[in-house]
Amino acid sequence: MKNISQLHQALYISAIGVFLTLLNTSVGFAKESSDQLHEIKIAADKTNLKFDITEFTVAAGASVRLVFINPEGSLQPHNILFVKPGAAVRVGMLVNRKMSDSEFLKNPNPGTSDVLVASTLLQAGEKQVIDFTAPQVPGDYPYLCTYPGHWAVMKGVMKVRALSADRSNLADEKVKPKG
Ligand SMILES: [Cu+2]
Repeated sequence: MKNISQLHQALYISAIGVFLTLLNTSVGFAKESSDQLHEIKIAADKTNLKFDITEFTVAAGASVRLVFINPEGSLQPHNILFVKPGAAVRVGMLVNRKMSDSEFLKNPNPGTSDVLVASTLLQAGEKQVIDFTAPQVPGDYPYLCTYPGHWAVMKGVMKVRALSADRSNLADEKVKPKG
């Protein structure tokens, strides 16, 4: 019995390690302040086509403050568009068809009903704060940068959950061993 207990302990410790690693790399979490405003900060990578946060969770219908940053020294302009579940490729393909339209590229947002929330196109060193209400319908809402050539890789997921999001939920999703 002692061996099994030690094994459990070791598994538990490694699970915590995995959880902390996830937190430090790609998993963002909307901080809930006393006035129930979830704040999430997402920055573009300076060199690679990626967001520093590729996944975060908010409660359905919550007030969200997104701080979107294209950092100083970034090599490319970037935007961020939140779209309906399953709509990322549809929006991306629409943008692809307009890649030769220089006017469109100043703010590459197709503006269809698939697009729920969008920043403008940010140059290096620019920041935009966007307040929005999270969708009422729980689901996985993709976000992507629609500057030409970026959307297929520069993306993430906003998880909208019915219950108030908290860290224990996140831990359950990420750490629970399979089987
Ligand atoms: Cu981009």
